[in-house]
Amino acid sequence: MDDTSLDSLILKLHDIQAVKFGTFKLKSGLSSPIYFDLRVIVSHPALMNQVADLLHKKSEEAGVQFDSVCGVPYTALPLATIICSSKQYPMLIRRKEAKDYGTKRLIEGTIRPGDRCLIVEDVVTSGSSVLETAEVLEKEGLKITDAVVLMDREQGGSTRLADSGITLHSVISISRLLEVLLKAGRIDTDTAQSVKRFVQDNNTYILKKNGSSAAKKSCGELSYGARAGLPDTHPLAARLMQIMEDKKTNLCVSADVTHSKELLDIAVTLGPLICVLKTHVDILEDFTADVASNLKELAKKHNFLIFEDRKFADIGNTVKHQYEGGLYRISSWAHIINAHALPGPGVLQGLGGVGNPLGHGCLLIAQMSSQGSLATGDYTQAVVKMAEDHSDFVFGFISGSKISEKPGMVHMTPGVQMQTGGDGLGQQYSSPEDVICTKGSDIIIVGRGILGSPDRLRAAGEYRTAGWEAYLKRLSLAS
Ligand code: 5BU
Repeated sequence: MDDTSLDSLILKLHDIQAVKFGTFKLKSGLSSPIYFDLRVIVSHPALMNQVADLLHKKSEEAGVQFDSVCGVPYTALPLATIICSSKQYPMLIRRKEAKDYGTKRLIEGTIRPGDRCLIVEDVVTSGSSVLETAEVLEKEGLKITDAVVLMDREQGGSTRLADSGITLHSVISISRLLEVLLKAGRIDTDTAQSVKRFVQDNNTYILKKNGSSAAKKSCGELSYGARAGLPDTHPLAARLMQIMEDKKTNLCVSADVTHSKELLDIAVTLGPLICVLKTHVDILEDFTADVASNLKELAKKHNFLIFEDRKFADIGNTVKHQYEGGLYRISSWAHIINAHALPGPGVLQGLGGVGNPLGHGCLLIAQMSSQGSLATGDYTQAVVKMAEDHSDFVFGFISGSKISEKPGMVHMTPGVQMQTGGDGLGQQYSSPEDVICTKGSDIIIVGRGILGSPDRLRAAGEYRTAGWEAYLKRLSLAS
């Protein structure tokens, strides 16, 4: 690729305001001195062709071997189309949103498992959009080794992609862009310096690894895996988020059954698909200590955590006994418990005294899914504060949406079914997409949506997919 065509491309992009300088608020909340809006290039056909040609040349120069091309939706879609049409490559289209749960296809086009697919993107910052597209393609059996991008913001995207085995090839680097614009008198030295400083200070890869305050501010942007690695994340939350990342699931099954055999059957069958199994031990008619130890074994085998939905709500001294003693000896087998904040912090002192030395953790009930719940408004806010003040034992919430900006906090939401509505006894249902993508919660808790199905395994698979895809969509919207 010769330098003059690259320089003229940079100047044209500046002419059409695909690159702007000033103060721009990014989705992450950060203020950036530079902004790229490459969507405008669709209005400039000659430029579109030039960009597509340079993207293709870049991949050729790098010796990338590929059988098909997929553009990251949406800006890169027309670019991928031009490359495929002019160079005769089969194209794959990734859908960003599925039409409905039953019939959705995430990739359009003929998929030949084992084919190498080149990903095309317009701008890379953290690399998360490319990664997300790669994950969807890989799920279909395609091999992703390379991605080509018009503009690398040099904020850690290529390192993050390299971690996942994807080599990023960029046509324009931010340093080159600044150099050309400076030389052409389009920007002054101060502007170039402030952009350089911004890029250096906001390397998304380093922020995610180190968990700096800027990363914490943009919690919605971080993957479960990245949040697991932050220094302030409670060890149990870190373990849970790592399980979610490894098993690609944000599904908690609520095993609301009255016989132990059925409970254990659920753990055996659905264990591989879930991150958490939720129990109501006091509805079992035949509980014995063996049931608890079998459940623990299954949790280990299938790598999920056990959450006893006991909703402790008494003074510290009483909840302490309820947690460790009685018939159920909950603290001996449940990794997670929950509590109402209503009694005040004493409830957490009582529970934490038992659970902390065992490495267990607690979710505070900040909102409830039932109609007319009083846990709203100021109460919910007070619960968030109490949780954040007791983060040695509290690692998250039961809530309908994301209510804490702390990325180490886990949000779990009950009242989830594919079909919204209620159960006639006050329960209210939201969809996995709504809970995870729109409301920003982390884990869907599903009981009867799965247990009521004649094929529980299939139903759990559908909830798992819906929950995970909603999460991927959320990440892509934030990047
Ligand atoms: P369902 O079958 O998906 O409606 O079951 C929901 C489960 O979550 C059930 O075990 C409830 O006790 C639990 N739950 C809830 O539904 N809503 C809440 O606010 C809380 C717990 Br807290």
